[in-house]
Amino acid sequence: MSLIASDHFRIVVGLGKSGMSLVRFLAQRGVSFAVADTRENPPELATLRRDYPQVEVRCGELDVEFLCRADELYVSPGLALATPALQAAAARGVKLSGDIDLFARNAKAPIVAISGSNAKSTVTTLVGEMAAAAGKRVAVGGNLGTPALDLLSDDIELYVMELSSFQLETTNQLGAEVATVLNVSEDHMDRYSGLPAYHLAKHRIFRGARQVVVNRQDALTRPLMSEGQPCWTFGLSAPDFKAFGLREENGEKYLAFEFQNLMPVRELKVRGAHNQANALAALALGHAVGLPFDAMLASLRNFTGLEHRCQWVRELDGVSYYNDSKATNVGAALAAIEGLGMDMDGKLILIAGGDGKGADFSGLRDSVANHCRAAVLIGRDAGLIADALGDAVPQVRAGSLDEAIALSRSLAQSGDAVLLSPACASFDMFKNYEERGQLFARAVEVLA
Ligand code: UMA
Ligand code: ADP
Repeated sequence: MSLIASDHFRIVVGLGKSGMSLVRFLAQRGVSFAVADTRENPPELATLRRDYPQVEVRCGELDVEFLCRADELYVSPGLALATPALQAAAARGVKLSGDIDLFARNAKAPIVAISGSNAKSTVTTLVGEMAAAAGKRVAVGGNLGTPALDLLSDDIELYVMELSSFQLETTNQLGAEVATVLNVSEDHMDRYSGLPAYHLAKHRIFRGARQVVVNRQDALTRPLMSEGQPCWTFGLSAPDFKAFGLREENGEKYLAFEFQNLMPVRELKVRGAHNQANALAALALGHAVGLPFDAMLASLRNFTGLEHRCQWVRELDGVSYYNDSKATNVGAALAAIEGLGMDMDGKLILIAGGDGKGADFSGLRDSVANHCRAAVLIGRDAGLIADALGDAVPQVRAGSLDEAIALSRSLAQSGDAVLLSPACASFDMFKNYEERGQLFARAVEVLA
């Protein structure tokens, strides 16, 4: 039996991937509902009309009277709760909710819940691979890949969920077995009033969590905890009790748990200090749900990283090219600049710019000054980045990604690396970050 009242009327607001998963979930359980989307032609409209022709759909500007016919609205993470029509409905007593709350109430297996400004997808994928290597029937998804409700199945033994701040805004009680906010740095400032509001949204992940995992190097990841609640930590410093970190012995650096070395860092295939932190976070989460170390370490040794995250593309004339198109905020770009910069003898040519989502770029300046030879700026907010970088390094503007690559090539010296790590969303020039990364990789591959 599903945990959903059948006498209420609901409206799914937003007909993208998560909206369509809600439609399937509600229809399978015989719940009465309708659908609304502010777009005239939302992405899943044809699928809805084909598979559920009886469901009422309203496209275009949200109609408050229509929304108020519902007891509850399931709002897409893509829509701000501050949207006036949603607020008007809420003021008239309509409950605002989302797919993750529904998922949590219906999931019968423990949930590993992962949020953070950066590294969510990497750590979620790693924990999923660790659980599979340990022989668990595991489902992995959420903000990454398959929407949460589509993962529900009685066969599953463990859910590993990437959750965005947008999804968490509508999540009241997750009740995860273990929850973490990996790191907190500014992102989505076009949707939040400031860092405190964004932080509050992320920390909803800890509601009802049995155990927590905290980043020792980022105080903003630490939740309020109840007495005796298990808390595991990770960080690049040497670990103490209930902690994962790095230890050094005879000149060799190890991933370590408490006072025990687990494996040499050099056996990781992914590069940069940020990826060592990600490996430690995944170990902490896996350990919290009882995964054995041998399976977890085997997964770490095999992991080559996800596409578009500091991904090596090729070497040409002694210059390496890296695609870090997924760096859609300042924190991610900083991790790539410092992670790669500290690991190499030469300098970086940074390609950055795009839609900055209201970010403050001044945090980039010192790292760029330390690790970069030059910055090549693209996209709508190139000017804002140029102002923030000032005279830290020589900078040039490019009108297209191809031009940025050509300019970077001419600026690079043997031993350097060209790094596409935009610190911005891609929507001003590309369909999404994947397209930006693919076009970069393709253009680099065909350089003569
Ligand atoms: N939109 C409207 N009107 C609507 C509904 C949506 O204009 O009525 C627009 C908004 O600009 C919105 C966009 O459409 O941003 C996408 O909304 P959607 O409802 O079509 O989205 P879904 O396809 O359901 O995708 C959502 C998540 N999208 C967002 O949070 C923006 C996906 O995360 C997630 O994979 C999917 O649910 C399944 O759970 C994507 C994402 O970009 C990958 N997430 C952000 C990030 O990672 O930074 C948070
Ligand atoms: P998310 O799902 O949170 O966007 P990803 O794993 O997709 O996270 O990585 C997004 C970006 O963050 C990539 O550009 C990557 O280089 C950068 N990144 C990876 N790990 C970290 C980290 N520990 N701290 C900061 N940035 C990171």
